[in-house]
Amino acid sequence: ATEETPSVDLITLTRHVLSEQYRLGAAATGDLTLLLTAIQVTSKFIATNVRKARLINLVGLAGETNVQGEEQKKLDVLSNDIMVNALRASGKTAVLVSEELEDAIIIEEKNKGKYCVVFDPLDGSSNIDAGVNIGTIFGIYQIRPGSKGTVDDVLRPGHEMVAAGYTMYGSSANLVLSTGSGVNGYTLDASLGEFILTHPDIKIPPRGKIYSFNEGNSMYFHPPVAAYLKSIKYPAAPKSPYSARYIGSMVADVHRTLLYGGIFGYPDDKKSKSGKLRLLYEAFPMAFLTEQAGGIATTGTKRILDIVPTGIHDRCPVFLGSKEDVQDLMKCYEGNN
Ligand code: AHM
Ligand code: MG
Repeated sequence: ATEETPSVDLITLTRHVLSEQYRLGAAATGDLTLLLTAIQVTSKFIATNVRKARLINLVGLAGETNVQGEEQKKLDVLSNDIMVNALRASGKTAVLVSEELEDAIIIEEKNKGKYCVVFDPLDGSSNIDAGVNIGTIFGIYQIRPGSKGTVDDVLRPGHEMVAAGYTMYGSSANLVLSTGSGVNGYTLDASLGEFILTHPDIKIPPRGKIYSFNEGNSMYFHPPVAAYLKSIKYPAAPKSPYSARYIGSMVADVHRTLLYGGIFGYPDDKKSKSGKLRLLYEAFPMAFLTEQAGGIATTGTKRILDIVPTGIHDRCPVFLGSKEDVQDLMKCYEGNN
C-alpha cells in the first residue's frame, strides 16, 4: 500500500463557512461567520474543560474545591458561563437563551448585534461522570426586521432559524453545522486547534437498521409508539429486527443517526405530556440538521420545525432520522387517529 501524503490544503470551519457565505452573494456581511467563529471557540474551550474534568476524575482529585481552594464549578454551569461571555463579547448577538438560565438574556446596547442564539451548553449531563459523550447544541435566529431584540425574536418556529448545530465531545470533538444549505461535519485537530472539514455534505441514509429510544419508559408509552417498536422488533419474515442503541445523550444519539441512519425517539407518554426534550435548543436544532441531511423530524403527527414556541423552555415529543423509518412511525400515528 502506498502511504498517503498529508494534505496541504486543509479546509477549516472558518474557511468553509466564509466561502459558503460568499457564495450567497452580497447580502452576506460576514456577521454570521464571526458569530460562528465565536461559537467554535466556545466549543474548543468546553472540550478542553471536559477533558480536564475527566482527567481529574480519573486520578480521584475531583471535589468541592480545587488546588487553589476555589470552589469548582459544575461543568454544565462552567460551559454556560463560557458561552454567555463569548457570545455577548462577539458583538453579534441580541438575545441569548440557555437551558441553564430561567430567563432570556437581552444583550445591552453597546454589545448588541442582530442574531439570537438558543443553546444547551452541555447536554447529556447525566453522562459526564462516566466519561460518556456529551455535547453542546445551538440554534441561531436573526432578529425580526425592526426589532431591538426581545424574547419574541426566539419564540418563532424552527424553520426560521438561519443556522443550527452541535459539538460532540467524545474521543474527538466533532462540530456538525448547517447554515441552511446542507450539513457539514468538522473534527477538532487538537494540535492545530482548528475544526477541519471531515464530513462534507452529510446525508442520512433513507433507511437504517437502528432504533434509539429509552425503552425503560415502555410502560408509559402511547399505543402508536408501542406498536411501532413492536413492528421493528418482531418484523414479518424475511425482514430482520432492528438493533437497539441508546446512549442517553441526545448529541451522541443524533450524531450516530445522521451518519448511520435509523430512528431516534423521545416520545411524549402517560407520564410526561410533552416528552422530555426542549423545543428551542434541543428539538429545533436537531430537527433543522435532520431535514438538511435529507431526513424527517416529527412529533409523530406534526413537523417539529413548524411548532411555534410559547415559552423558551417548552418541551416537545421528538422522532427523527431516516426518511423511511420515520414515515413508518408516522403511519402508526395515522392508524391511531
Ligand atoms: P439534560 O438536558 O438534562 O442533559 O437532558 C437531556 C438528555 C438528552 O441528551 C437525552 O436525549 C435525554 O436527556 C435522555 O433522557 P433519559 O435519561 O430520560 O433517557
Ligand atoms: Mg439538555
